[in-house]
Amino acid sequence: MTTSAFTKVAEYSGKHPKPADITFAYGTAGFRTIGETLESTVFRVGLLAALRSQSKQGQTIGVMITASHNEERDNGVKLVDPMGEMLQQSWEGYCTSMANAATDDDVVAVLSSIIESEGIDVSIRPKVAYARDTRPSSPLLQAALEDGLAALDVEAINYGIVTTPQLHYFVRCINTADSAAAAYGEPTEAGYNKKYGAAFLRLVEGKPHPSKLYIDAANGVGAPQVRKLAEAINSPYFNIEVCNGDTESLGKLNMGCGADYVKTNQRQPASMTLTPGDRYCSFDGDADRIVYYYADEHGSFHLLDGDKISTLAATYLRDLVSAAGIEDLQVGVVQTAYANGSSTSYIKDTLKLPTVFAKTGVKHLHHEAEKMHIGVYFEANGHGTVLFNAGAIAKLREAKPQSPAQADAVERLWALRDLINESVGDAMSDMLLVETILICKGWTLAQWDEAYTDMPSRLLKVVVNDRTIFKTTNAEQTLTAPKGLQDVVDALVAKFPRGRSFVRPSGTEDAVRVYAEAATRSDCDQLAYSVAGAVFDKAGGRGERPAE
Ligand code: G16
Repeated sequence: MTTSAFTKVAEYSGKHPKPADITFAYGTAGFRTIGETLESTVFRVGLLAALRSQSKQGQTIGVMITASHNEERDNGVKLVDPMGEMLQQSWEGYCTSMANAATDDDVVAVLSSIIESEGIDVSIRPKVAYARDTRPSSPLLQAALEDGLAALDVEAINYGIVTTPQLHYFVRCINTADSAAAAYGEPTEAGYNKKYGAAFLRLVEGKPHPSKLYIDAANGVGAPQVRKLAEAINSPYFNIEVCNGDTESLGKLNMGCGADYVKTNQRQPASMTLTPGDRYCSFDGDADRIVYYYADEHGSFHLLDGDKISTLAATYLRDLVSAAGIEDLQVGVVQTAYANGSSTSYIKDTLKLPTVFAKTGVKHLHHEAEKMHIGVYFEANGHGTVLFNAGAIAKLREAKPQSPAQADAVERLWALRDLINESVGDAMSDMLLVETILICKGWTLAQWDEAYTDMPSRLLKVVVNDRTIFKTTNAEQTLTAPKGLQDVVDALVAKFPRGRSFVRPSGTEDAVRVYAEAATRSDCDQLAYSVAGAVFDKAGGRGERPAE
């Protein structure tokens, strides 16, 4: 890079100084913190996106400005790699160093050291596709990003306000456009709706129409986007009503609604009353997560979370593979420590499918799922998807159906692959997958729910002075620091039949998460609150001590 290019970077950087008192970290899903503090970080992510593109021979890299499930005043930014997957983890350290460079000269120094370490050919014209969600701080951050892109003369495409998974999809489409075998689709909203809508209609054709689906869009970008999807599908198979679709009023995003609220509080959005027999689902603020729910005839709330979606999808895929008569085409499931114990037992003992555990964060699950022929991965919070690896594709191509039933099953597997956003967990594509399976099976939500009964579980947040002192091992189920705290957790767990609990620092919020499960609701809550109390007392709790 020439001296004048570095000077230009330093000049642009001067417009976006780093707040002196904040240390940024590229966490579970990129950078996340209070929106207005992120300007320098987002500017620098623009620089990094350019370098990443050059390191990938000029393929397009994605940048998404969103804080997804977090409260409205937070914001965030993350990079998307060429196949639409999360940024390669070895680059996360560069992101953190860049975000924490104190001065403009330090920014240039970090930039130049990345160029050297990665052997980047800076003569390649970088390409970046970017988008944002509906947060009030997003326009300011977008402007900072555009400065970062301008500083390195990036060829950029602005996708405006779209869901996070749509941006992942666009990036994959752009980078596969020249490959006849791997072309993923048209890199536009219309192309997205056409691809997933057509696959959905192909799969449900001829089956009875489902009842209306009420979609809580968390007052986020999922609202306008799912309306556009419905217009494109334009069929009684996709009969929806959007609730919590106000993206204009301040203070509403994810507030008392959305997938995270519903999963964590185990109740419907505050603004919604459930009618027994009706069908409901919730997206989160950027529509990368989804959970379903319903009320039974007594009005009691029942949640169908990521584990239920995962087992539904795995069962359906396993049965199709068997109906297709394809030998040695394995379906496997990836979960995290948050997976309900009943779901894990169901996958192992009833479905007899292999299951592995990964750390929290879809980036970790994705890599595990890629190792399976058909890898179903979902976090309990409703974030996940299904991947068909190269081995699965080869087996599907080589399939020689011996009967119309086998041919139909093979065709359905291909159509399912077209229905699924393989680049990342996607609420809209996952919803179409669930709808397809329910329509094909003729199931209500209650019938889907019958597969297994969840163990009572509770997820709590504890705010502490410094969450970076929490270190974990064993897929985040065991604390190695603060010293002695894991022994306290173990002693509490031992008091409750079938008890399980773990503590880990959040990578997206300024909090420590406490998860607990036990045989009864009251034991579970007692366990969760005692562990949360111990964390609060022994590790610098701030604010209110957690109490039942
Ligand atoms: C993000 C990640 C998810 C993760 C969640 C919570 O979700 O993409 O994989 O489960 O954060 O992570 P943590 O417990 O570390 O805060 P989203 O929907 O906010 O993008």
